[in-house]
Amino acid sequence: MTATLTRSQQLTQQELDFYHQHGYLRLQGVFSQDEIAELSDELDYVIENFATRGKGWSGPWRQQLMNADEEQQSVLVALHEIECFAASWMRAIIKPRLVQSLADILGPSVEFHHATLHAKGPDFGAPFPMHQDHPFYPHQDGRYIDAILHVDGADEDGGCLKFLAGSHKLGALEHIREGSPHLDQTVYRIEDAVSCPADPGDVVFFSIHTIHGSSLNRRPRWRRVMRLGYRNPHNRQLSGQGYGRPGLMVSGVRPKLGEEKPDVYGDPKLNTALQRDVAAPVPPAGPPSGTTNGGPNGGPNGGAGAGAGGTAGVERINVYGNWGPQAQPLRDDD
Ligand SMILES: O=C(O)CCC(=O)C(=O)O
Repeated sequence: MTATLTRSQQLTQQELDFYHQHGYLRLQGVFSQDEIAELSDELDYVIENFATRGKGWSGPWRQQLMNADEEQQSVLVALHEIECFAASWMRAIIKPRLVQSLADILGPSVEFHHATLHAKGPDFGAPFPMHQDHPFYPHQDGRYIDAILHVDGADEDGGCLKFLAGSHKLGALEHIREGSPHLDQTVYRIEDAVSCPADPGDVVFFSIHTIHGSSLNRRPRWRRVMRLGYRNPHNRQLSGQGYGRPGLMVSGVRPKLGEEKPDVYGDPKLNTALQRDVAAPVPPAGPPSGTTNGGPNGGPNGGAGAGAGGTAGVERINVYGNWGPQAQPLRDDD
């Protein structure tokens, strides 16, 4: 028996063409002001209690994109899997308008893969070098969309996303592995990228192969966005963030791929890291940590304790999972 879905299309043909031609797409007003107010409140609570604060991604590119003062003061707050912390975010991840838009490009079946917070601090909100997201969670092909849900607006001075239009057609590129994976900033120049300003409630889609980055947030307010990763479930993951962890099906059904069965139960024998974390003393709350202690993609355990009003003595929550060595981040701050 074949499960079929009949749903009306959400995206216009013009929007579909734009995505396929440029590798990104801004969808305006996907979330209402009321929805954003609730997401914002719950996000602030989660940041205060569980997020990791640091200087942002590491690597030699920092000196190229920031002066010495900016480099020292840059701030980024990160967290994985917000849906494990706040119900409003679980509802956001499965919001029908969002999911149908994703299904129009990826579908009909769509699997949620991960959520990662990137909150740039005021005045010195950390920039991102030009890169693809492929090295962080490599997949076999391009049927993977990162959807950036904007809780705050972001314009040119507010550290908005910037894309090299059409670069998704290059496929997966080799990245420089010194620090966080990034491309040669003199070849793939942020000056050549198209800015994609957005308002609260907007969602910006881009392909796992689209080259992108963003500048410092120079505005005197936070720029909080959540990256929600979704894929066509036929597109197999090869390693990296969330590897081996079956995602939630947000549209359609999981295809049966050969004889393999997804490991939804987990393997307690593999779970040594979780046991170690629970047994280990949690470091006390302290001043903002450095580049190597917390970054845009956070540590594997969400890192309670450091900065942003972290809560001392609270057991760290392993939302990253422990699905074997291929699932681990390249570094704690990736
Ligand atoms: O949040 C940003 O400004 C950039 C995010 C980014 O590069 C990413 O999510 O891969």
